[in-house]
Amino acid sequence: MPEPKRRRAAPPEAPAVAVPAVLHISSRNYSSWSMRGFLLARMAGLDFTVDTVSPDDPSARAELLLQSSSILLPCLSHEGAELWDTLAIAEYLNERYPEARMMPEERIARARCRAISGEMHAGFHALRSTLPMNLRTTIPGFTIWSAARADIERILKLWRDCLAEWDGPWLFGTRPSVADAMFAPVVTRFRTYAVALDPGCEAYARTILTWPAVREWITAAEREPEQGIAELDLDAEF
Ligand SMILES: N[C@@H](CCC(=O)N[C@@H](CS)C(=O)NCC(=O)O)C(=O)O
Repeated sequence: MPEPKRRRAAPPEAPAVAVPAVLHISSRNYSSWSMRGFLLARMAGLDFTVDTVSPDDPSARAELLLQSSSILLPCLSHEGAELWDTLAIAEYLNERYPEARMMPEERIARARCRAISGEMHAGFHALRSTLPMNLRTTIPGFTIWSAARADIERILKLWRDCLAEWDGPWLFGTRPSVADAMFAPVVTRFRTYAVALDPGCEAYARTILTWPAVREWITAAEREPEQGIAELDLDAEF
Protein backbone atom coordinates (compact mmCIF):
# COMPACT_ATOMS: atom_id res chain seq x y z
CA MET A 1 0.00 0.00 0.00
CA PRO A 2 1.47 3.38 -1.03
CA GLU A 3 2.43 5.59 1.81
CA PRO A 4 0.14 8.63 2.21
CA LYS A 5 1.73 11.75 0.88
CA ARG A 6 3.20 13.83 3.63
CA ARG A 7 2.30 17.44 3.65
CA ARG A 8 5.22 19.73 3.26
CA ALA A 9 5.66 21.91 6.32
CA ALA A 10 4.82 25.53 5.68
CA PRO A 11 7.97 27.61 5.31
CA PRO A 12 8.65 29.86 8.27
CA GLU A 13 7.08 33.22 7.75
CA ALA A 14 9.51 35.66 6.19
CA PRO A 15 10.39 38.44 8.60
CA ALA A 16 8.43 41.51 7.74
CA VAL A 17 10.71 44.00 6.04
CA ALA A 18 9.55 47.52 6.67
CA VAL A 19 9.58 49.38 3.38
CA PRO A 20 9.82 53.11 4.08
CA ALA A 21 6.74 55.06 3.09
CA VAL A 22 7.07 57.80 0.48
CA LEU A 23 4.81 60.80 0.17
CA HIS A 24 5.04 62.21 -3.35
CA ILE A 25 4.15 65.88 -3.37
CA SER A 26 4.21 68.81 -5.74
CA SER A 27 5.01 72.25 -4.37
CA ARG A 28 5.26 72.97 -0.64
CA ASN A 29 4.54 76.65 -1.18
CA TYR A 30 1.62 76.34 -3.59
CA SER A 31 0.03 72.92 -3.16
CA SER A 32 -2.64 72.79 -0.49
CA TRP A 33 -3.35 69.12 -1.25
CA SER A 34 0.29 68.21 -0.71
CA MET A 35 0.26 70.07 2.59
CA ARG A 36 -2.82 68.14 3.73
CA GLY A 37 -1.20 64.82 2.81
CA PHE A 38 1.90 65.76 4.77
CA LEU A 39 -0.05 66.79 7.88
CA LEU A 40 -2.03 63.54 7.77
CA ALA A 41 1.14 61.47 7.50
CA ARG A 42 2.68 63.35 10.44
CA MET A 43 -0.53 62.93 12.46
CA ALA A 44 -0.42 59.18 11.87
CA GLY A 45 3.16 59.08 13.19
CA LEU A 46 4.18 57.50 9.88
CA ASP A 47 7.86 57.00 9.13
CA PHE A 48 8.08 58.50 5.64
CA THR A 49 10.20 60.46 3.24
CA VAL A 50 8.97 63.24 0.99
CA ASP A 51 9.57 63.10 -2.76
CA THR A 52 8.90 66.38 -4.56
CA VAL A 53 7.79 65.69 -8.12
CA SER A 54 8.75 68.56 -10.34
CA PRO A 55 5.65 69.81 -12.18
CA ASP A 56 7.58 70.45 -15.38
CA ASP A 57 9.81 67.38 -15.42
CA PRO A 58 8.25 64.82 -17.81
CA SER A 59 10.47 61.97 -16.59
CA ALA A 60 9.48 62.58 -12.96
CA ARG A 61 5.83 62.53 -13.96
CA ALA A 62 6.33 59.36 -16.03
CA GLU A 63 7.99 57.72 -13.02
CA LEU A 64 5.03 58.67 -10.85
CA LEU A 65 2.62 57.18 -13.37
CA LEU A 66 4.48 53.87 -13.07
CA GLN A 67 3.69 53.83 -9.37
CA SER A 68 0.16 55.10 -9.44
CA SER A 69 -2.64 55.12 -11.98
CA SER A 70 -3.08 58.84 -11.49
CA ILE A 71 -0.79 61.82 -11.83
CA LEU A 72 -2.53 63.50 -8.91
CA LEU A 73 -0.46 64.60 -5.96
CA PRO A 74 -0.04 64.02 -3.12
CA CYS A 75 0.36 60.29 -3.57
CA LEU A 76 1.29 58.05 -0.65
CA SER A 77 3.20 54.81 -1.32
CA HIS A 78 3.04 52.59 1.74
CA GLU A 79 3.22 48.82 2.21
CA GLY A 80 1.98 48.13 -1.33
CA ALA A 81 -0.77 50.74 -1.19
CA GLU A 82 -0.74 53.68 -3.62
CA LEU A 83 -3.08 56.46 -2.59
CA TRP A 84 -3.51 59.61 -4.69
CA ASP A 85 -6.34 61.30 -2.85
CA THR A 86 -6.09 63.06 0.50
CA LEU A 87 -9.32 61.69 1.93
CA ALA A 88 -8.29 58.17 0.94
CA ILE A 89 -4.91 58.83 2.61
CA ALA A 90 -6.71 60.00 5.76
CA GLU A 91 -9.00 56.96 5.94
CA TYR A 92 -6.17 54.57 5.15
CA LEU A 93 -3.82 55.99 7.78
CA ASN A 94 -6.60 56.11 10.36
CA GLU A 95 -7.31 52.42 9.74
CA ARG A 96 -3.67 51.39 9.63
CA TYR A 97 -2.63 53.39 12.72
CA PRO A 98 -5.70 53.44 15.02
CA GLU A 99 -3.45 54.33 17.95
CA ALA A 100 -2.85 57.74 16.33
CA ARG A 101 -6.57 58.55 16.84
CA MET A 102 -6.83 60.68 13.73
CA MET A 103 -10.63 60.66 13.91
CA PRO A 104 -12.62 61.70 17.00
CA GLU A 105 -13.55 58.75 19.22
CA GLU A 106 -17.14 59.74 19.75
CA ARG A 107 -19.56 58.65 16.98
CA ILE A 108 -21.28 61.98 16.34
CA ALA A 109 -18.00 63.90 16.39
CA ARG A 110 -16.47 61.35 14.01
CA ALA A 111 -19.43 61.69 11.64
CA ARG A 112 -19.10 65.50 11.68
CA CYS A 113 -15.37 65.23 11.12
CA ARG A 114 -16.03 63.16 7.99
CA ALA A 115 -18.78 65.53 6.81
CA ILE A 116 -16.72 68.72 7.06
CA SER A 117 -13.59 67.06 5.69
CA GLY A 118 -15.67 65.87 2.73
CA GLU A 119 -17.10 69.36 2.25
CA MET A 120 -13.59 70.79 2.17
CA HIS A 121 -12.43 68.11 -0.24
CA ALA A 122 -15.30 68.60 -2.69
CA GLY A 123 -16.20 72.26 -2.37
CA PHE A 124 -15.17 75.87 -1.89
CA HIS A 125 -14.13 76.22 -5.52
CA ALA A 126 -14.39 80.01 -5.53
CA LEU A 127 -12.08 80.27 -2.54
CA ARG A 128 -9.61 77.82 -4.01
CA SER A 129 -9.43 79.44 -7.41
CA THR A 130 -9.38 83.10 -6.37
CA LEU A 131 -7.26 82.80 -3.22
CA PRO A 132 -4.60 80.27 -4.26
CA MET A 133 -2.26 79.02 -1.58
CA ASN A 134 1.03 80.93 -1.42
CA LEU A 135 2.74 80.51 1.94
CA ARG A 136 5.53 82.94 1.15
CA THR A 137 3.29 85.91 0.45
CA THR A 138 0.94 88.24 2.33
CA ILE A 139 -1.35 90.54 0.36
CA PRO A 140 -3.00 93.09 2.65
CA GLY A 141 -6.01 94.85 1.15
CA PHE A 142 -6.76 91.99 -1.27
CA THR A 143 -10.26 92.31 -2.78
CA ILE A 144 -12.28 89.18 -2.19
CA TRP A 145 -14.87 88.30 -4.83
CA SER A 146 -18.41 87.68 -3.47
CA ALA A 147 -18.48 83.96 -4.32
CA ALA A 148 -15.22 83.48 -2.41
CA ARG A 149 -16.67 85.57 0.42
CA ALA A 150 -19.61 83.12 0.59
CA ASP A 151 -17.16 80.20 0.81
CA ILE A 152 -15.30 81.98 3.61
CA GLU A 153 -18.52 82.57 5.55
CA ARG A 154 -19.48 78.93 5.21
CA ILE A 155 -16.05 77.76 6.41
CA LEU A 156 -16.13 80.11 9.40
CA LYS A 157 -19.56 78.76 10.32
CA LEU A 158 -18.24 75.18 10.19
CA TRP A 159 -15.35 76.17 12.48
CA ARG A 160 -17.54 78.15 14.92
CA ASP A 161 -20.02 75.28 15.24
CA CYS A 162 -17.25 72.76 15.95
CA LEU A 163 -15.40 75.04 18.35
CA ALA A 164 -18.66 75.72 20.25
CA GLU A 165 -19.64 72.06 20.37
CA TRP A 166 -16.27 70.49 21.11
CA ASP A 167 -14.71 73.38 23.02
CA GLY A 168 -11.50 73.74 20.96
CA PRO A 169 -8.71 74.46 20.67
CA TRP A 170 -8.90 72.01 17.71
CA LEU A 171 -12.12 71.47 15.76
CA PHE A 172 -12.90 68.31 17.72
CA GLY A 173 -11.48 69.16 21.10
CA THR A 174 -8.09 68.70 22.61
CA ARG A 175 -6.23 66.94 19.80
CA PRO A 176 -5.87 67.48 16.05
CA SER A 177 -7.99 65.37 13.74
CA VAL A 178 -8.27 64.75 10.00
CA ALA A 179 -10.51 67.83 9.73
CA ASP A 180 -7.78 70.11 11.09
CA ALA A 181 -5.41 68.83 8.41
CA MET A 182 -8.06 69.46 5.75
CA PHE A 183 -8.62 73.06 6.86
CA ALA A 184 -5.01 74.00 7.68
CA PRO A 185 -4.32 75.36 4.15
CA VAL A 186 -7.45 77.51 4.50
CA VAL A 187 -5.97 79.05 7.64
CA THR A 188 -2.79 79.89 5.76
CA ARG A 189 -4.83 81.40 2.88
CA PHE A 190 -6.66 83.58 5.38
CA ARG A 191 -3.25 84.83 6.56
CA THR A 192 -1.98 85.35 3.02
CA TYR A 193 -5.03 87.39 1.95
CA ALA A 194 -5.53 89.11 5.35
CA VAL A 195 -9.03 87.73 5.93
CA ALA A 196 -10.35 89.21 9.21
CA LEU A 197 -11.43 86.61 11.76
CA ASP A 198 -13.55 86.85 14.90
CA PRO A 199 -11.71 86.05 18.17
CA GLY A 200 -12.82 82.38 18.25
CA CYS A 201 -11.70 81.68 14.67
CA GLU A 202 -8.54 83.73 15.23
CA ALA A 203 -7.66 81.50 18.21
CA TYR A 204 -8.28 78.45 16.03
CA ALA A 205 -6.03 79.90 13.30
CA ARG A 206 -3.28 80.33 15.89
CA THR A 207 -3.70 76.71 17.00
CA ILE A 208 -3.17 75.61 13.40
CA LEU A 209 -0.26 77.96 12.75
CA THR A 210 1.62 76.79 15.85
CA TRP A 211 1.01 73.08 15.11
CA PRO A 212 4.58 71.68 14.82
CA ALA A 213 3.75 69.80 11.60
CA VAL A 214 2.43 73.01 10.05
CA ARG A 215 5.53 74.92 11.19
CA GLU A 216 7.71 72.22 9.69
CA TRP A 217 5.85 72.42 6.36
CA ILE A 218 5.94 76.24 6.22
CA THR A 219 9.65 76.35 7.08
CA ALA A 220 10.39 73.95 4.23
CA ALA A 221 8.10 75.95 1.90
CA GLU A 222 10.09 79.09 2.66
CA ARG A 223 13.24 77.33 1.48
CA GLU A 224 11.69 75.73 -1.58
CA PRO A 225 13.35 76.86 -4.81
CA GLU A 226 11.03 78.92 -6.98
CA GLN A 227 12.38 77.49 -10.24
CA GLY A 228 9.74 75.63 -12.21
CA ILE A 229 7.02 76.41 -9.74
CA ALA A 230 6.41 79.89 -11.19
CA GLU A 231 5.03 78.27 -14.31
CA LEU A 232 2.20 76.53 -12.49
CA ASP A 233 -1.27 77.66 -13.42
CA LEU A 234 -2.37 79.15 -10.13
CA ASP A 235 -5.93 79.60 -11.33
CA ALA A 236 -6.32 75.85 -11.35
CA GLU A 237 -7.54 74.24 -8.15
CA PHE A 238 -4.37 73.79 -6.28
N1 LIG B 1 -8.71 65.41 -4.78
C1 LIG B 1 -7.27 65.30 -4.84
C2 LIG B 1 -6.75 66.57 -5.44
C3 LIG B 1 -5.28 66.52 -5.72
C4 LIG B 1 -4.89 67.52 -6.77
O1 LIG B 1 -5.74 68.14 -7.43
N2 LIG B 1 -3.59 67.66 -6.93
C5 LIG B 1 -3.05 68.55 -7.93
C6 LIG B 1 -1.85 69.28 -7.41
S1 LIG B 1 -2.11 70.03 -5.89
C7 LIG B 1 -2.54 67.71 -9.06
O2 LIG B 1 -1.89 66.72 -8.83
N3 LIG B 1 -2.87 68.11 -10.31
C8 LIG B 1 -2.46 67.40 -11.48
C9 LIG B 1 -1.17 67.83 -12.06
O3 LIG B 1 -0.47 68.65 -11.45
O4 LIG B 1 -0.86 67.30 -13.11
C10 LIG B 1 -6.75 65.04 -3.44
O5 LIG B 1 -7.56 64.99 -2.54
O6 LIG B 1 -5.55 64.78 -3.24
